[in-house]
Amino acid sequence: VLSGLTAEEARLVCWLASEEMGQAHLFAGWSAAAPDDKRRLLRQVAEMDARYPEDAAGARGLAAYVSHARTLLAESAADLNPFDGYTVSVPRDGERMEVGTASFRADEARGGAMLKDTVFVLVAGGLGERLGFDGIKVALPAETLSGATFLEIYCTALRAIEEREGGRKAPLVIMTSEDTHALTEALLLEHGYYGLQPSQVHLLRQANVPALGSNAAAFVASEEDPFTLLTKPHGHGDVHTLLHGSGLLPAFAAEGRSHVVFFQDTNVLAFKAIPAALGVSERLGLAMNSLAVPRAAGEAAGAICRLQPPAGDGLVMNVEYNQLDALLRSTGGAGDEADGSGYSPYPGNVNTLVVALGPYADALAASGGAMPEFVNPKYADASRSVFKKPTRLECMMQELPKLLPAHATVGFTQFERWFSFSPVKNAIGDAVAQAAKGNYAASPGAGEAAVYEANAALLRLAGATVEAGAPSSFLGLTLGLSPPISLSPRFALTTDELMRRVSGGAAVRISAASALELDGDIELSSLDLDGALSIRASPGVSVVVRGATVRNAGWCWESVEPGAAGMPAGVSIRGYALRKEGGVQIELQEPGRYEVSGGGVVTRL
Ligand code: UGB
Repeated sequence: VLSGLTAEEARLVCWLASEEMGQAHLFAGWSAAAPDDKRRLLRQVAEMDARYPEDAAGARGLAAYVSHARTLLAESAADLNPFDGYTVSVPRDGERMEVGTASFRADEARGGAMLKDTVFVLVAGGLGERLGFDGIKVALPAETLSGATFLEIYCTALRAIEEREGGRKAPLVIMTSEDTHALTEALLLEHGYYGLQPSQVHLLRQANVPALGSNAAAFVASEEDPFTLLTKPHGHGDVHTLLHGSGLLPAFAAEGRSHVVFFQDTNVLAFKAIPAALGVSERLGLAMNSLAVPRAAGEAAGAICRLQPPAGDGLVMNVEYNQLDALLRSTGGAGDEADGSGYSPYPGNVNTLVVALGPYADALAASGGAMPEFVNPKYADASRSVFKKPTRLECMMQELPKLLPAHATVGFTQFERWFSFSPVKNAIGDAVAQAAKGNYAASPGAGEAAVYEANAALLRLAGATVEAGAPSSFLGLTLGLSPPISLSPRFALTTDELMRRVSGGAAVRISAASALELDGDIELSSLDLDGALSIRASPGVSVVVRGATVRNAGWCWESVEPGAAGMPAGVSIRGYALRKEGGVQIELQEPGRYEVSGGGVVTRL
């Protein structure tokens, strides 16, 4: 087995085969194997060993991973209830917001002023497996009217903060994984970091962990290559471990940053809610604040609960959707059911977290940064000893309250769904099935429709008339795509800013057959739109739309085959595309003040 290997490599083999590690099965057939093949597997093991973090007891590397896995797998096989004896209640520290109310506007104004001192952290290590898209999810267009990708919109939001804050740059941390790192880096490079400075962007790569094939924590070789281990991402909780180890937190504190916002790869609407949530964090003095939405009973979103053990301190934390029903029943309740409001009484977690930097950095320093793990094998037998497919240990970023001190205040800010929730997670088959149950479909098309509907609703809130178009149906999914309206974060970062941009209120009318794209410092004073209008204003350009009556044949949605030649897969998987012929398209780059009037005539002021 050891022939052709160096002394160091031989030591690694013996260690893996030891009782402590229990991985001798990996070496069956090695006596006839080429040394280079053996080395491939050993290199992979050595790298994972070096990157698995130290736990609270000081154990590290794959020995710690195997030991954690055996304990957690034994608990899972025994079907232990981790919340035995707990009582569950709705958290008391929190706010349920209605967009546009006086209290919403006050919190948004407070939080808007905090954006310049906020660090943004995107967790983007997940594979789009459920989505049926083989690229990275942040490379998908959030909507196809502007074609802006998720990553582009997040970067544009940071540029918008910088533009209004006289050049103070907000940091962007992106957690990637082995599956997404190279593609994320390439996307940023290809697009010049979407206008950000490369020094503003910090990529932290999470390491995969070995997949586990049995309750004894046996590693699994890949079916294609017996000298490569099957590995999987360790969960979004790695973001805390990596941030702690990166040395970035003290640097951010020294720059005067006060809060860290964690957000998911495809929930682009979260950016509309972040300013008000920051304001709530500040007003209520929250160490951690989870953005939430009203949660339908049984839906695949976690629930923010107050968990009180029989003795000791309670904590406010997300309970994942697959555990909630059993937890509520085991504590004497009726399960995951709706109350009189028609929703679950527990706010639905959208996994966007606002964390106060000081207490956060202190808690990570005290714990060493390792996050609590869990395992969720799908068993193939009643004795819970055979897995349907290999599993792995995972950790979740929303379990941060487990690391915070008992005196830290943890709460939530709940927003209306239309305003803040549009994640893209499902391929078309699952999306159609979810829609049939009356749930949000979470496909790329459903996420896109949610963006247009939110933008239309916000323009209406500003007093504009926006007609609702007839729904369209593509690949069996019915979507409200008309009229498509794309408002970039440089047009409005907050609801308040949007109200000011639409200064004309009722003098702005948009027909159902229209398409409207606005990017930059643009004011809508009076506009009657029945057709397509796109205005893009570079930094230093300001535009007022006054006395404009724009009428043209507009742009229309048409069916396309998924995978159609000549069309990006991120568009064609939706089953439709926007045919952009004609219309008024204005792009202004030369700094100055301009007016758009009449049928789209541009005059320099
Ligand atoms: N992610 C990583 O960066 N690394 C990993 O190892 C894994 C994921 P999913 P899920 O908003 O509806 C979450 O898979 O598991 C990133 C909450 O747990 O999209 O379905 C990944 O790239 C749940 O409570 O999320 O469920 C993505 O950006 C509920 O709020 C993010 O982590 C649900 O989201 C989330 O990964 C929801």
